[in-house]
Amino acid sequence: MEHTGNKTENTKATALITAVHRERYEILVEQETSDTKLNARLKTGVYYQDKGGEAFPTVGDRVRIQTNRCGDALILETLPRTSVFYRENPTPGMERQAVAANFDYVFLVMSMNHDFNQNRLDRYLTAAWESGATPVVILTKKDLCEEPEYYVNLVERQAPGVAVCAVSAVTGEGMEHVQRYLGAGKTVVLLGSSGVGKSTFVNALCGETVMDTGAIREDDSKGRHTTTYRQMILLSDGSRVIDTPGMRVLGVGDAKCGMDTTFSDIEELAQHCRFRDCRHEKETGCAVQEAVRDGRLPERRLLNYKKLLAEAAHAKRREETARKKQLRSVERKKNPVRKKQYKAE
Ligand SMILES: Nc1nc2c(ncn2[C@@H]2O[C@H](COP(=O)(O)OP(=O)(O)OP(=O)(O)O)[C@@H](O)[C@H]2O)c(=O)[nH]1
Ligand SMILES: [Zn+2]
Repeated sequence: MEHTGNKTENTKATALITAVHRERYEILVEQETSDTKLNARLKTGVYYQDKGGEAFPTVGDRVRIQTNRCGDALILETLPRTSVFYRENPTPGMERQAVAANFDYVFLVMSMNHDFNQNRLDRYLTAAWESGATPVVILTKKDLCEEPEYYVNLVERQAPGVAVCAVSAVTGEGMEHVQRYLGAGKTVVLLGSSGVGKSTFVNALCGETVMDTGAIREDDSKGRHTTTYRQMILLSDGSRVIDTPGMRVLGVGDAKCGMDTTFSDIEELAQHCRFRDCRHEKETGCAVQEAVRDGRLPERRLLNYKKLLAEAAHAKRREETARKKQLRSVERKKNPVRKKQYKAE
């Protein structure tokens, strides 16, 4: 679509991104009478981008669009997000990418069997708190588990105050407890490793099969990397479920805030260490090590804390370098003539 700047030809509106493909977006234009589904494109010369690559729209984003009389939609700008998940950019040196936005709850899906892993739960909790949304732990395969209370207690001790639902997507047991997080206008995103039952769970929420069991992938033009197809599932009660296969391998990113909340017990103990910059190794007067010695803090938890902290510091350094690089490149690509024309409307 040519950008004419003629008001009678082009209409502006806001829309919701419901799926991201390699070169197009599926959007929902919310209107008073009914919502309209459209395909939209993004042209980097027109798209308003002051934050570098991470501001490119993703599933769940609200965007400002412009449509012409033929119904072609062009994305002009991504509106501020209330919550967001990022993933590392597959291209080295490039900024992280947003993979889901504007969700209310993060469902941390884990199965109640030998796959259950406390370190993984810490990682998910950190990412969830960092995203700006509220985590809810969904423990699956209740019908196969002899002692679901064991897992529920474990989670409640590890994540005080976080809601836990034990469910069977096969028998429907416990699914009613999940309903309070759904409803018109609510959006949830699922986090969980392969095989824990995410697709089965989503199908049970929908009451029909909307998800295959395998991740959906599209090859890119080079056929070397795979890009991930991200989508939002609209439930009949008006709630939305975001499934993004890319998030199954989530890093914690620069997760200072998420770490503070997930490991508030360690942060609290650290207040009592003799040295303010205590690394909780062999320093004298380390209150954290003391808690490990007398059994108040599991050593596993401290080791995982240090591991995630190191990962977060590394991610932060990498992100800062990439951001500077990308901002320089955006500056170079800016077309002042085009920009002026768009602003003048
Ligand atoms: N008995 C029982 N089996 C379940 C339940 N939920 C999932 N399963 C089974 O567990 C297997 C994996 O379930 P999926 O829903 O494909 O798991 P997923 O997390 O979506 O896996 P990926 O698509 O690989 O990410 C399937 O064989 C399901 O039938 C449950 O609540 N009870
Ligand atoms: Zn210490």
